[in-house]
Amino acid sequence: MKVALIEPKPPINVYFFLTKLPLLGNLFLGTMLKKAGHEVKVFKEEIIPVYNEKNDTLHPFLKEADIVGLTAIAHTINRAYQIADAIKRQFPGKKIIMGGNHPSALPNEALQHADQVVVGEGENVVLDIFEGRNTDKIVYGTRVNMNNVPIIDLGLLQGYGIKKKKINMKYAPIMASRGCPHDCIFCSVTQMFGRKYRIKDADLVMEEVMTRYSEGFRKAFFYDDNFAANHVKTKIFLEKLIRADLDFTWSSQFITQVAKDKELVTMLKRAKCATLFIGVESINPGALKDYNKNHTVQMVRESVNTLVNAGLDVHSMFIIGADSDTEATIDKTIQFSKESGSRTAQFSILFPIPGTQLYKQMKEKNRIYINDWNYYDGSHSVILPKNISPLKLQKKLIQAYRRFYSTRILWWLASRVGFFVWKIINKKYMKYIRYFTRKLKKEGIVKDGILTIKGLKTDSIPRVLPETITRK
Ligand code: B12
Ligand code: SF4
Repeated sequence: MKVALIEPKPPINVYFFLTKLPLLGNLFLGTMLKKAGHEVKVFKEEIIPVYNEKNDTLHPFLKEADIVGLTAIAHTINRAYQIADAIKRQFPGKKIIMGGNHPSALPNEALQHADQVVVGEGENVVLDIFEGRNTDKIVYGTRVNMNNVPIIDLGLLQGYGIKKKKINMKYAPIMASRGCPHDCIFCSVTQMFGRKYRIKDADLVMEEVMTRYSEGFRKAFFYDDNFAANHVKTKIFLEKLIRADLDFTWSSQFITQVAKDKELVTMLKRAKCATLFIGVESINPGALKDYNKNHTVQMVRESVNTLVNAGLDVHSMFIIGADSDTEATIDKTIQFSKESGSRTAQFSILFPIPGTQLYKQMKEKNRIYINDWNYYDGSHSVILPKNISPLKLQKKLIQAYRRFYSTRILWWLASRVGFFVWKIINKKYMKYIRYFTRKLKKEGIVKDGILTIKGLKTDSIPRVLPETITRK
């Protein structure tokens, strides 16, 4: 059987410099399907697009494929639906299966464009579905034992390759664990992978590192959401990595608590961990509480300090727009980001990922004012903030990047160029939130930047961006 697995491209990619990092769902499942004897091709649209909407043309392999699988997050789901609809229009008999973070949260929405939808992890159900033994419309995956997950076959990824002995992909994608014991309200990881942390045995992770190393990779990104959630097991792996003494640097996501274990910090450095991506989120205690973030401002300060003093690079990730956030608290968070010692920083506007507690809350309170998934990427305001207007919040995001990256000339340039391009692409959006903010003020819903009612009660506020916005 011929199988095409697709990761659709996002409408706008602010993370263009990381575009080569694929979502691993298609690669894990593709590897299993290949091992079962099927011909599999995995497409990441930012490398090889599969559909040209201007002339309604599909990639030739999609015409040959017996089954097409699509993976998507909120930000890429509209494109997934567009591709699925084009395939169904041109080849009505072709089977389309969807999975991934967004379809798992809203399977009924996805089913309008697919024959089957997989909710949750796919490894335990993939063969039954693709080989036709399970024909349920919605199939519920079960949590996998990480030791049974195969080493992904990167050769399946179309456009990936080794040219002149050089790999055209900078970071080897490796996932050693799934799940996170915490429960931050904006994060969909616990819904998808559960709060039980499951990590591969250190020997198996080492085997994967060695596989990538022998392929020529000298850098890796571990896709784990909370890399050192189990300090004991992490240390066993780090010990092996240190002993192997490879010319191999790597990065991953960590929580602030990692810095409390001095031995672990030293081992991270010795194991050539380059950058720790830390979910700092905010320096406003009220916002941390709103987010159900399991750390304090004091812990954040100490953690970043310890890591930086140990010679490790910190990439701090912040979220602005909590109910407890005001202009002043956001300014303090931005100021902290600058003084913290973090080498790089990332700022997002709080947005409700389907399936999260935040999404449920915002739906219930009727505070979602943009329903178009294209804007669900953290760089757009889509929910009504409580103590700041949507327009001001949007401007604060731009300001945050400008202020953080103002000290080094290259970064200064990159952030200016980045947001100049962002503004051009988002002209319609910016016009809309200006209009929307004015409307809120006029209706008395927002007074002096503060939300005065418990949520939006009016139906007169458009939930999708209108094609033309008349200035009043
Ligand atoms: C690596 C990563 C990135 C990378 C690369 C991402 C990319 N190519 O899109 C970088 C750093 C660039 C990135 C950027 C962003 N990311 Co990111 N990222 C991740 C991370 C950590 C790992 C992704 C991964 O490969 N997971 C492992 C695989 C195995 O999981 P999976 O894809 O869900 O697949 C399983 C099942 O879903 C299912 N399945 C999946 N696909 C299919 C298909 C079929 C046919 C079937 C049957 C089953 C199936 O089976 C798979 C195996 O069990 C996840 C968190 C996470 N743990 O998943 C966040 C995550 C995907 N990112 C997220 C977000 C929000 C973003 C950003 C918008 C940034 C931001 N503001 O937070 C940008 C947008 C990027 C874009 N594409 O435009 C959210 C997405 C939530 C959502 N529903 O929208 C996640 C879930 C984290 C979170 N906070 O909740 N990200
Ligand atoms: S944001 Fe990080 S710490 Fe919080 S639940 Fe998600 S993965 Fe865990």
